[in-house]
Amino acid sequence: MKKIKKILVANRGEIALRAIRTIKEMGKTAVVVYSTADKDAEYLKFADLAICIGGVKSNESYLNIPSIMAAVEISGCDAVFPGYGFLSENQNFVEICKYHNVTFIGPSVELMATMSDKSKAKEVMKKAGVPVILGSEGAIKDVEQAKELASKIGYPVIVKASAGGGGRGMRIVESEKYIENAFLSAGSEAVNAFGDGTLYMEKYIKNPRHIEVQVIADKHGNAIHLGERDCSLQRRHQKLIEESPATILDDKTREKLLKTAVKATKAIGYENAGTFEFLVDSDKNFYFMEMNTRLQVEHTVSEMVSGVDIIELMIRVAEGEKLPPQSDIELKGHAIECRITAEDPEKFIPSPGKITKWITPGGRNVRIDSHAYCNYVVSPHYDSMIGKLIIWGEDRQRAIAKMKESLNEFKVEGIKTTIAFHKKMMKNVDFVRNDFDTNYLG
Ligand code: MV4
Repeated sequence: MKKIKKILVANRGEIALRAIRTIKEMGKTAVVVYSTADKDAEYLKFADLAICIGGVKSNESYLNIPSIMAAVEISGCDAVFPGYGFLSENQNFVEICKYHNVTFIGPSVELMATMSDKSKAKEVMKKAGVPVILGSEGAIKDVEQAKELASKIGYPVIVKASAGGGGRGMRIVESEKYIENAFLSAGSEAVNAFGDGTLYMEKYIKNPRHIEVQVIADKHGNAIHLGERDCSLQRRHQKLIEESPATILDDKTREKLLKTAVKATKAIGYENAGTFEFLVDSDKNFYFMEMNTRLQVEHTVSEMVSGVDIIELMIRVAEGEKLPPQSDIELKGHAIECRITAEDPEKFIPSPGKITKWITPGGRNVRIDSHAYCNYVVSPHYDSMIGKLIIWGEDRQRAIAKMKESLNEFKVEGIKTTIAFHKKMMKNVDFVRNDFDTNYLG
């Protein structure tokens, strides 16, 4: 067991602040990196040390591995916390950390590589006893094979990029008439986006819910879950609202889902935090879709219902500590997260600029994870998310009621935000009845 003393936070914004808080609470030293665009951000002062790593463009700073490794070297960090996005799923970065004897707080490069290939991940999960969607075994070679497979599976089918995620290189095909065009255009889109045009095929599931399971595993073969999250409210593959638990599941289905995820985590020898993404069809059957090998934005709702600090657990398992048993984890109540972005609340067009008013809600069971404040300038160079409002309630109805009040207290001026959108959703009858799917917002 090797205790970690000094951690480099290789990220920015709310998640960098989120990580700094836990690192310091644990009595460890937090070093944060920043680009010239972020130089005035107040959260940098909460770290023990802040190091400039380059220019405003992500390629020059938050994605610049030599620059980040130099920051690790000069500050004497023994570990790196990657957060989400940027280098969090960069296999090259994980290998370089290993080579320099720096602990990457995340899974092994081998499992990261396996899961980055969505078609391979599916095969691995199938072998581990996880239900997968009927489809091609591995990649599809050509249009001929695509046609043959599709008629065997039955239309509609969906063609997906093996290197994909986030909906790019993906085509829903309603009938044979469209298969050739879909196969070719998805392939070229995947080449452009990922430099890899490999495609696979599945039966298309109409109007699914997106439900994911938070897992974490230690170096001793132990794995636990921290419940599931319903992330079905999305717009163009951007999640807007997440909650835990997923109340559309009955207790028996939920138990099966959670057990399946933990079993698979152990079977593949996974280490650290991860998320199993499932599609749930209208008959409540669940199917593995992808595994995310990093901490996710919405980890907070799992923290609220479990009382666990997931980043603390990630650091502790990286140090070689044993996880507590599943029976120690008590999932209680209901948590909802609204992502607040600097965007027009109707058209979702980015709205960067200076925040001239920032009044945040508070009170019991109200959590805000944000690096923003009055006079903070939202940069146009990065993701438009400026914070998350997370509410805990005894049940879903009470969490929604409290979310409504908190959104009313939340006053932001100078930029447009999605607060107005969330206010509307909290009153939306379909949302309140929990009667929607991943296609709800189009
Ligand atoms: C699907 C699907 C329906 N059937 N696969 C979207 C992103 C990528 N990770 C996988 N996605 C989907 N895969 C089958 N077989 C529907 C989607 C999908 C979706 C999934 C989760 C959340 C939002 C979504 C929005 C549109 C499509």
